[in-house]
Amino acid sequence: MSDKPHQNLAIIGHVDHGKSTLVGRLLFETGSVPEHIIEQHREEAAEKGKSGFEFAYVMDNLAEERERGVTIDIAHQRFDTEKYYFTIVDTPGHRDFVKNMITGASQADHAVLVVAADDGVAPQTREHVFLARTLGIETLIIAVNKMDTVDYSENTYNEVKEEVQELLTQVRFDSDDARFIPISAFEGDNIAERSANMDWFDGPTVLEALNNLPESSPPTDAPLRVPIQDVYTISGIGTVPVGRVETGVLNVGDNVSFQPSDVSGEVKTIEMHHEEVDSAGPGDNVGFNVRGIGKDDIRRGDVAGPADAPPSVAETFKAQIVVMQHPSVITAGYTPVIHAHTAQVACTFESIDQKLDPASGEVAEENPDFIKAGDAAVVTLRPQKPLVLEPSSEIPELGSFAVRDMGQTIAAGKVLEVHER
Ligand SMILES: Nc1nc2c(ncn2[C@@H]2O[C@H](COP(=O)(O)OP(=O)(O)OP(=O)(O)O)[C@@H](O)[C@H]2O)c(=O)[nH]1
Ligand SMILES: [Mg+2]
Repeated sequence: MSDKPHQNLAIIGHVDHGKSTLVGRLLFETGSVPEHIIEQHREEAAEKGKSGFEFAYVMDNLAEERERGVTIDIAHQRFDTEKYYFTIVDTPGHRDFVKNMITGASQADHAVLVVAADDGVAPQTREHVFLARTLGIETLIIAVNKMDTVDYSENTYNEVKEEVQELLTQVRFDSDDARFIPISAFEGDNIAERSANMDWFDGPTVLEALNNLPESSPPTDAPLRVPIQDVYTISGIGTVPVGRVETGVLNVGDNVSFQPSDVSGEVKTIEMHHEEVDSAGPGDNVGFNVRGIGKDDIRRGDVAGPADAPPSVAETFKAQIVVMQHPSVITAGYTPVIHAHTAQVACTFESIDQKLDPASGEVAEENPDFIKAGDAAVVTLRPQKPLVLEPSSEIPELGSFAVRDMGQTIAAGKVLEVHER
């Protein structure tokens, strides 16, 4: 186990802008992936007619991902800088897989936004930035990638940078916190080593920027919450739910309760990065075994918490949302899917309580008949199936969500109040 502080980092951005290639390159240049593996990937990619995907294949392990040359599911990878140890979550950029990106981003403290210099801000650049902000990403590093395709032009870099800065202002992502770096993931410029092709840039490499990220203060004071991502059966151990500890501390011997499945038991073992540990804290991705709990008793979307302070199951909840896009207007009765932590549940807009001035957050209208793209509002939602949520003011990690419908992110929001069953 590492003594260094832990950081969870998401790689986000539009499809094909080079996210997986960046991660593969970073792992290669820091010695985490040996040259002969890249060589194998190079051959496999060429055979599949996907030359150029050798670095992306480090992260894209599914057969379908390699055939199509797109990332479909999130993939985790461990990685060290001098100061931190990272769990990198590579997310898919394709619009069909935004729900996987949401899961990945909701596990992260910081993110690298990859924007291809030859394409600039694209639809999922916008969508991912919007989601990252709402899902509580603290710091964004912006990698302007594929600089080799624009002759390492400082002008092009500045144009793309300006476009991204405008986007950050629109979604009110504090752009003081944004760090921009021109890179070529494929050629290895400004990844671990300073590029001789871009003398005009005097900022950090990606590796330096990662090492300079602010340390996040882990929310150990809040009660334990572990959203369950998957449930496995492992021979010799039994049922092993896996997930990320969002808040609190999980100890062997603790009595935990899974909600909304409403089962509980004593924690027998905890495993992290293939090693047994006695306890795990915020940010740790763990698998754990609980006495008496079988594979069918719990599922993805459940949240584990202390048996004496179990996760809250919402009958209804009040939330503040910002509508990003909608083909028409949103009225009471609308029932899209809410993505919160690892859960996806259809929820009905029971009432639209207040329209807010998006700039000041002040109430602009009580009980409006409808809201539309660009509006901020306070709404009351009713989950169609039991759903664990917590007020964002108490446990922010369990209090943010995305609203999805027709393959698009309609809105994102944070929970103000939970009315329990
Ligand atoms: N010329 C050039 N091509 C690049 C660079 N980075 C990535 N590519 C190419 O862009 C294509 C897509 O790369 P990926 O890393 O799979 O992109 P991605 O953002 O992970 O894509 P999704 O996961 O499907 O959203 C591949 O053909 C890469 O070789 C770069 O810096 N320069
Ligand atoms: Mg990818």
